[in-house]
Amino acid sequence: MRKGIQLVCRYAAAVLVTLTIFASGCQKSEIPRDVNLLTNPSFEEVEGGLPVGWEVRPFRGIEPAKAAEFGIDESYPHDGDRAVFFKADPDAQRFFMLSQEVEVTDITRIRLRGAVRSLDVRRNAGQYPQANFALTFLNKDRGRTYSARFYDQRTRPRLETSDDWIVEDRIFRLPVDTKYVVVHCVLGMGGTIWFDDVSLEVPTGLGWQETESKNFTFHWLPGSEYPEGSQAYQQQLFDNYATRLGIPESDRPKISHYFYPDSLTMYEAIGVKVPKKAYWDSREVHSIFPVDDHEIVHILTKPYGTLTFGLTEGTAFYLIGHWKNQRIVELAHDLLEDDRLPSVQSIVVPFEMKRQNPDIVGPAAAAFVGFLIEYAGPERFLELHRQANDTGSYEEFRTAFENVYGRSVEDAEAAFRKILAEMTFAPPDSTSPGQQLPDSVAPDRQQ
Ligand SMILES: [Ca+2]
Repeated sequence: MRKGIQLVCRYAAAVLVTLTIFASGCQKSEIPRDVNLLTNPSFEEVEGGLPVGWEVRPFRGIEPAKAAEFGIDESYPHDGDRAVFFKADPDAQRFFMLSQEVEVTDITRIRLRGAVRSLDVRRNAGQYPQANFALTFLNKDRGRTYSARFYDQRTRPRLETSDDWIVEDRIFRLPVDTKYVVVHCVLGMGGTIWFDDVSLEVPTGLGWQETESKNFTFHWLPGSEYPEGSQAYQQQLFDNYATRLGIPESDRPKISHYFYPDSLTMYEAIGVKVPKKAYWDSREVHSIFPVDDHEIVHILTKPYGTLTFGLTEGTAFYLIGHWKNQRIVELAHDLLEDDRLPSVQSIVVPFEMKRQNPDIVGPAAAAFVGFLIEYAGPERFLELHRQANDTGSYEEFRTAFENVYGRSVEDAEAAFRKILAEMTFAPPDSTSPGQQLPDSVAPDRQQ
């Protein structure tokens, strides 16, 4: 194994030089569509025991821990004459991945295909949950948007035994500034895994049409246009939210909204099986609904910081103004009268919040956010985002709250309950723009 790794290191240097020359020669050309971008994708060309164009990289573990083996197998390929494999004993602690990098420009999604086969793959103590293809996305400086893991996307780990080849075929969305895509074949646990016939393609565009409003770029597909009036309504909703959140004109983002005819088309486009998906940092909303009244709130507040889940959702529902067609403040008032209004602590602490009935904690969180914004001003609420950004505990939140509001959470909570108790209700007013929405453009009210 030691000799093998020395070979790998020498080879890695050669690959780097080759890639650099290659990259400098074709910077301006557009990436071809539906064409495999990988060199030697079926591992047919082998030199010194390694597939040409690929690099064996360390994945986890250091010497002298027991290492996995890498090799070429000609006994049962999926395509051509050769496949590659990693093999590790149940007590192996040191793992590798076979990787190749491609350069891309101005693309938003990538299709990964590849065949995989496994034998007795099991995760033992001190091992890692990888037995799959993985993708890493790098920007022009080779930095990453998210770096908590070595990969950004991956296929499902293939555990146990699969006598036949399984062909993975997934489309993944890329962060906007992606310049390099690295594909990895990786094993992080005991057993044997084979890979063959890997493909990385830029899929043909769906033919998006687009138009702009002040804060939106609207995207739609021919034959499934936005309902009349929905784009103007979306902009109006945005203006309403941004104003009530106290976000200055200069800080109001431009959001890309993609409207899909159905969730299957959306799955084919971004590889996610949901009716709606938002990417807060890149300010994108993908949806089968023509108007979004929820994710745009998160996109608006994200640059100021991220509050805990309960308050983040509470902010969206406060601005929407209703929960399942009932006014937030009335629901919270009724909960208080029934002595069922959750404490602020149980709204703020994620683990306590998620144990509760969403129909109770949702309106309660929204009403408390409304209290903070309407009684102490949106500026302080944005400041709370800054000071309580990603707080992990109630103690940290309490400290941040006191810094911002000059009073304790408990004190504010008592005032909130007092005001809520004293409220009497007139028929619904027009503070919630959602109330005026015609059915034809009704936004998604899920969550
Ligand atoms: Ca092959």
